[in-house]
Amino acid sequence: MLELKSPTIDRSKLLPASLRDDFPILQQIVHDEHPLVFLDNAASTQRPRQVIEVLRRVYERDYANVHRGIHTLSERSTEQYEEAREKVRAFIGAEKPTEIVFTSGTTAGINLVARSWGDANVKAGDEIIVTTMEHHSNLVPWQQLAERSGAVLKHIPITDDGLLVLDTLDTLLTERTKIVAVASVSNVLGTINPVTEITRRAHAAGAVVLIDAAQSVPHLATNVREIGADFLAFSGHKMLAPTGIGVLFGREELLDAMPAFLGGGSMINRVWEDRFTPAELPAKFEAGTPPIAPAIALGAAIDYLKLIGLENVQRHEHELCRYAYERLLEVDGLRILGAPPDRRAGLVSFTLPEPHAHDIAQLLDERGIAVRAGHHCTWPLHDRLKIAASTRASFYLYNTPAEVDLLVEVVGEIRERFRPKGRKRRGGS
Ligand code: 7TS
Repeated sequence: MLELKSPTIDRSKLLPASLRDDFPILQQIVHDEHPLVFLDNAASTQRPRQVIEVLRRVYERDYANVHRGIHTLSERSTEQYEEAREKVRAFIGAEKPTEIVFTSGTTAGINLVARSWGDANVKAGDEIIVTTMEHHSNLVPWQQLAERSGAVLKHIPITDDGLLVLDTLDTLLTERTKIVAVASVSNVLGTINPVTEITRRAHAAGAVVLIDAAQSVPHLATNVREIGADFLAFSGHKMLAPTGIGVLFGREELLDAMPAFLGGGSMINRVWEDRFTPAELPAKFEAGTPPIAPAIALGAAIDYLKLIGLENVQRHEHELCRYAYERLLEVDGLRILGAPPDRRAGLVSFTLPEPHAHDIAQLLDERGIAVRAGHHCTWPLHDRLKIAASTRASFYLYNTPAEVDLLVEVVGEIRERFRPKGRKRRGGS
């Protein structure tokens, strides 16, 4: 009989576990006796002391509104806010800080493009291309634009293995295609999509490209110029920063030509009773008081990630994810959604014949393990896979192989508990 090698982990690829000391929230016991195992990082990550300290310092010493007050605190806040923009620029390889618009998150960034760029450029009969694996945030805004404009929405399909059927892109792209909007990493399948290739093909057809980078910027080194992205959106809270801050990168030429989206303070150059002229970039797209302290803390999160090295974060997550993938397959009847380990970022979604994903998540929580269950805001993807829901474990730089072992052990116990009576485990032993 074929001897199956049991999965092993290469510890030389992992980050030191001492890094967990930077995350106070991880040092807790839940349900009275279980150390917290936080595997819900694709939904939102935790923050290190270094980021929390910066938030504290801003609120205890430097905080005031930006870009308006001629006083010490406003100058300090403005300087730090703009420094954070510069850190973001360098982190994603953008050419100019004017190409970095602070938003409240990925969703806000994509909606900004769909409203401002979309309403100005997309007309009845034009085409918008997305994929079957998009998060609702990169689908519904395009459905709404199609509804407003009379444009047609098309989807790049996926294989049963959760990879894009890239060959169809060339037939989907026509001279009427205005934009291709695609996730760089799927929040359910973990698939790393070939966004540079997609961008090259879309540009050859005259379309612009928006990358939903919510699940890639926190984990994989990103360079918007190498990708050739026209727009790229991501969220701070998925990369060790606070909620309420996100980034929209847009090529200057495109942002310049786009009409302002939200109207109000800060986004104007001059206002009269009956009209206004817009401010320069990026202020044109930052109406109202922005998330000042969260933006500065995003800069601190980037400092932290750079100190550890994004390539080390990526290697750590990849090793953990491969180990989790192989070990979870030991559980009888467990189905992993999507790509093989070498094509995926650090998350694994799965189903069991019994029980329902929500029950699995609740039973895992009873043992201190936090995962997400449901359709993960990817309803069409779950329809395509013919499942109602899945359970997702998603990793970040502070997770450990021992946490993966516990996850597998408890998932195995759940499987045994819900196995229909009288039925033996497949393959015995
Ligand atoms: N795009 C992708 C690929 C995402 O995974 C998410 C959030 C978003 C967009 C929206 O980001 P937001 O910060 O604007 O909310 N994804 C998830 C998730 O998978 N579980 O909870 C949130």
